[in-house]
Amino acid sequence: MKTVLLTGFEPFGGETVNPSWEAARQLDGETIAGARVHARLLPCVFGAALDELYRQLDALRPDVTIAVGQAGGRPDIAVERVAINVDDARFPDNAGRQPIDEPVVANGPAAYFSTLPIKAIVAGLRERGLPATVSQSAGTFVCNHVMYGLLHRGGPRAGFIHLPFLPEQAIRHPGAFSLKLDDCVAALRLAVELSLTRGKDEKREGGTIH
Ligand code: PCA
Repeated sequence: MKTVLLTGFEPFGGETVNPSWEAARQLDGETIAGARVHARLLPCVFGAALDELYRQLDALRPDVTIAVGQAGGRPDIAVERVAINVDDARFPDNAGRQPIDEPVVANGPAAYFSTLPIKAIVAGLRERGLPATVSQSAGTFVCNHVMYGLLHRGGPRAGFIHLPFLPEQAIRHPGAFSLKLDDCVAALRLAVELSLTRGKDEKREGGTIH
């Protein structure tokens, strides 16, 4: 049986929940397209997040890995295209670390591209009425750090998806777009399914805005 690793993050930045973990945990143990999903929680901490990710990759040897994070304030589900070799935090992580202009991996390449079928995922989400775009930057905080470290390790299909706030969070962020938990779960389920079943990605418009 194939194996899927789905990671979510603990809350950070003053939030009490993180949609990435709330959604990922709902899929733990589910079978999608003949593959078993394993959901795992990552700390929102530079270094420690990758240590935990690598432990899980060693233990599970997944065929598909999708790391998921919260991008509060984004207007949709952001299927990330690229991870860059930069840690540059605007505020401290959950362990008080705040790297500024440091590489994720010393002497590593400048960037890695997602190996998920990102355009197919965006198209699939839109067909189901879920707003999504390809994003050209996962930022320079812990999410980009994890995406870079994940792709640096190589191996089968892997990438990153950012989810917007949940409605209960958006109440405290006037004007911020939000997505209900059920929609976040449905989005991740579809992303997993397409990552397992699609070959090479489609060349099609992805509504790229970032
Ligand atoms: N979002 C942060 C880190 C953890 C998370 O869920 C980010 O976008 O870097």
